[in-house]
Amino acid sequence: MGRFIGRLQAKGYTRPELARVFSRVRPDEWIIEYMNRQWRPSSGPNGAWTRYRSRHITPDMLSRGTAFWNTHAAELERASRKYGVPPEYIVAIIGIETKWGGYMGKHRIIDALATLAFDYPRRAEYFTGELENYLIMARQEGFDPFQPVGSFAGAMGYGQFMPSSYLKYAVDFDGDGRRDLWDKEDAIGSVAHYFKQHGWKTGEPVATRVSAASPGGLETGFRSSYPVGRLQSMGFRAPVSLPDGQRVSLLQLDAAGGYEYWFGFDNFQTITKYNKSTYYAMTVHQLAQALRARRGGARYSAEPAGSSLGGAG
Ligand SMILES: [Ca+2]
Repeated sequence: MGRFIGRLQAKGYTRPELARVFSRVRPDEWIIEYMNRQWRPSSGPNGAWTRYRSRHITPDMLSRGTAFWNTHAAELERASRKYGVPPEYIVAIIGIETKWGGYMGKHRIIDALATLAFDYPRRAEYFTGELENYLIMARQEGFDPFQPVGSFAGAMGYGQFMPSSYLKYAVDFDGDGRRDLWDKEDAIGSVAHYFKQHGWKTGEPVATRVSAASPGGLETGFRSSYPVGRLQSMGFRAPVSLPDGQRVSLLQLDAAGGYEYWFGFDNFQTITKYNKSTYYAMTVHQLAQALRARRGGARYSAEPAGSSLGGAG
């Protein structure tokens, strides 16, 4: 706590100011209970992926996503050209995060961050840092830190940026001199910039479904990494030819009809930088592909159903 206060003083806050800020913070017990409920390993198979996917990829989401794309086509194209990220992935992230602004969260950001920083020891270090970044952001942007609302974890605006992401990756994409997470155009540019800075490889694929085989004892998930040749020799066959030495992650999705297996490429890793979850990244990928297909022209129509190589082309 002492170092935390010291760093904020270095950024221009006085002790009395900080005392006033923290006297107004209200801890939120709901957040602690929610976080504790979430932190449970799931055991399958029980079709968890199918349920997860069906919450996010719905006819309503496709309609809303298409409408957002149509309305902001020019900004999306500009961001795509500047940062090398296809528009469908920018649209998909903003959709999964906030339903394109339909739900950006109602928790007062400072309460959320302070609760997690001070009352949730498992992530105290991370959230203390985010609280500090938030107060720096408020000072830089000149807003009252008690005004913004967002997610229970302190994520803000259309793209649900955490304060550290705001400081590092937000861009002023409409050129009005402010980096505003609640401005659609700035959010579009900021999401694309975030992807570029996290290693998005323009024109390369994201993920491809492979024929099912037994992973044996191999670890699966976005953190895994194996040469394609090794996985193919175990029976995981991709619909496209890949170099044996190329490294991919082996993704296992607990689908209702049995496990699905996919290869995740480097761009899949980039999506997980937004949210460290295989299901999250796969949902972004599949929503992006569905939006792209709806807009006209699936890019890889020759592939087996359910498979795609989004991001290429
Ligand atoms: Ca701006």
